[in-house]
Amino acid sequence: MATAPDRTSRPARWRRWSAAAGAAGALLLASGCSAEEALSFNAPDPATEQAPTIASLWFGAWVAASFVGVLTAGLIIYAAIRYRRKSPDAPAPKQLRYNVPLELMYTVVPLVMILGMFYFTARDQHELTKVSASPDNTVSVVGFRWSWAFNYTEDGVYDVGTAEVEDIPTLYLPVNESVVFELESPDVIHSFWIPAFLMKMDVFPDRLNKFEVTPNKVGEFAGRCAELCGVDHARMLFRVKVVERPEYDRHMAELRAKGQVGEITTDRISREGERFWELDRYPEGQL
Ligand SMILES: [Cu+2]
Repeated sequence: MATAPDRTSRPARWRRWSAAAGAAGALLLASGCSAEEALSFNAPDPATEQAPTIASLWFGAWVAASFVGVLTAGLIIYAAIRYRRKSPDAPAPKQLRYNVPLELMYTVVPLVMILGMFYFTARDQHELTKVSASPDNTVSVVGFRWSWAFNYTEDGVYDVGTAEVEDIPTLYLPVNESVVFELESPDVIHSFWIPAFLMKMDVFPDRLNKFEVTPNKVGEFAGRCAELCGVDHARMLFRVKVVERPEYDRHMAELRAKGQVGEITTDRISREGERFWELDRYPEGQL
């Protein structure tokens, strides 16, 4: 049977392919990032002792997903090129149906991949959600519509923000000391998220959620609510300052001097609602 003449010679085609591959490689090199950076999608540098565990789980998941993606796309492209019909009257390539070994593979391989991801996730989650009996510090965090209260349990002082963007609260943490966050909400579900800690946890009404970290980088970080909780969700911002112990103590003394002694509880926010919620910003009937 006659086949259509191939207009490009084999060496010419190879040259084209290798030029394309070379260009892609050069582009990757020119972007100046390592595989780890490329696959962490610009995640912040881990700022706690626990964060590298999360970073490597994230990185590993992307390596596995990229491998599967490249392999699948590669097989599709290969089959499309290798088995394309060379002329309109050429016979279709051999078709495979009810191939038991192949179908078993389609079932077993994804199962192994999912079990693998489950194993690493469960293993790391088990470590990351451990809370020690006597941490160096405890901060009871109340997420409410539309800000945050931070109660420094050991010092008996608090700080609280309002939904005004220029008035966002700042959470102080001493560097290289463990801290347990106890999370509670008086209203709806929020999520306590400090991106640089690579960790977030939901803040529920009527349920105490906890996690423990040890910040190990001095600096100022962003914090936010990561659960779409209502109309002013986007205003639920806070700052995190990880500082040396003396500066932390100075800040605690400042809060005490300002009279912010005691605790902002979920009950208190429910009772004094308007003070914190600023309902008067909304026209009658809008909420
Ligand atoms: Cu929220």
